[in-house]
Amino acid sequence: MKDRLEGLKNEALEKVVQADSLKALQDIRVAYLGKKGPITEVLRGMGQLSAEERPLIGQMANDVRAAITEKLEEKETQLEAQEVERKLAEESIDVTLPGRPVVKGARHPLTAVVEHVEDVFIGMGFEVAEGPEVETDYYNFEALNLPKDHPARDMQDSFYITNELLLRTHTSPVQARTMEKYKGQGPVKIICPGKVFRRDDDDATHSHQFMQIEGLYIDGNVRMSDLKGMLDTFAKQYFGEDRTIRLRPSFFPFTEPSVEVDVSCGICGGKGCRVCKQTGWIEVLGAGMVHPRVLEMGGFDPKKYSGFAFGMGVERLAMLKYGIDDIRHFYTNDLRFLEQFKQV
Ligand code: 2U9
Repeated sequence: MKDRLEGLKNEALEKVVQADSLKALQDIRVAYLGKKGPITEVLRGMGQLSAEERPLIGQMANDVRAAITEKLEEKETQLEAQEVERKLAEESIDVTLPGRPVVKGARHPLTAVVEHVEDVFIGMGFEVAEGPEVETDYYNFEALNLPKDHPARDMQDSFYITNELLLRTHTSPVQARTMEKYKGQGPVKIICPGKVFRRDDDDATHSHQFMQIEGLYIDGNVRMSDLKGMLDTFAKQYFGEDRTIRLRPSFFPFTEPSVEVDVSCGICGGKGCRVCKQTGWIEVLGAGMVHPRVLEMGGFDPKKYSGFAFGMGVERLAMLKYGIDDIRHFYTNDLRFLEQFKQV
């Protein structure tokens, strides 16, 4: 019996040494110290022993159980410590490692241009007004002195939804709606950015959908010189303090007189180059004094009020600013194109 106990002890202690997991230790514990284990078996067999053997074997069996238990606990502590080390090593963050790059998006170039232009005009006291993209024929055309059969309507080939509803061809209806809201009481000082739609075939300079920013200022005594001053300020704040403007006579049904507005070329400083086609000037927007008929239809008395209005194409400004030669890039969502505008 003594040898058996000794053998069990050495066998169990050897297995504890070999054990490489807490589970293995638990199995050894159950196998050797469990109810069905050999130590228990020896203790159950105490009855067959002689009276002098019983205390010896009993004591030895308890010593063996204690030795195995102690070794088990020692090894458990060791394995738990190793587990903690392993976890620490596994979970330790090497703060010197470069972080996972946070893929940041960026403003779409058109959004960036609209926000920049808005900042300039808000700085001049204009408020931003917006309106529906699905417009009525009245606000898109009639209220802007473009009666039903007006030839200029063809210039703005339209996506009609019904005889009375269409996708707006410019943001001017927003100004017309806003004028009505003011019930003939000036001043009105708004800019209207937004998407517009024209039934054009897309090519490098035309898109069936593009963006405009138009503006309107109505007050007691607004003059052409106010328009010119405002445009000069806009050009200097948007394009650069060194830039100048030039006004050329033009025609729009909703303004009289009307002008095309050029800004001095930023590439050649006005001397003439490929970008400005040797003219030194770049056409950027149109403007004019609000037509009295439009004031009237907007509920303003042309005898008491006058105003100026202007309009610019956002894609055109972005193409000038970033040297882009095809308007379709703005709409194809090609990341190779869009990633160029990431703010570093
Ligand atoms: C009201 C009164 C007047 C808006 C104006 C322009 C001149 C103009 C073009 C610029 C580039 C359209 O996108 S574009 O092709 N627009 O040149 N727009 S004056 O005049 C208005 C608008 C509303 C009530």
